[in-house]
Amino acid sequence: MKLLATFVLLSALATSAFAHSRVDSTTPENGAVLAEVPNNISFNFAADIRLTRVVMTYEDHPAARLDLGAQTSFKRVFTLPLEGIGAGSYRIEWRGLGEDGHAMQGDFMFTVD
Ligand SMILES: [Cu+2]
Repeated sequence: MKLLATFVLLSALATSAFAHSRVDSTTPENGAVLAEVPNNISFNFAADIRLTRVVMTYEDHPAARLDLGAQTSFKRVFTLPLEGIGAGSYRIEWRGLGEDGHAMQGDFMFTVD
């Protein structure tokens, strides 16, 4: 119970301090284990953001930049095509700008069995 309360408090602090930098959810979810490589990844941000760079790292391959296409304006939901390589672990790292001009960044991982 005490742990839960601490977690809730920390979450509330994180939300107020970094409201502009929060990813509500990604597809796949962080830590997901999938049977097949997805054709797309998507980001669902808590507030509008302009993505500037998204990079995929597969296993120990060099990082590859994903094509943002025409998705260059401020919005909350982005879907990017992914060229998967095969079974293994994928890390997606993103950078962007919040509407207040702050630089934002984050990452998530998933595994293909
Ligand atoms: Cu900010």
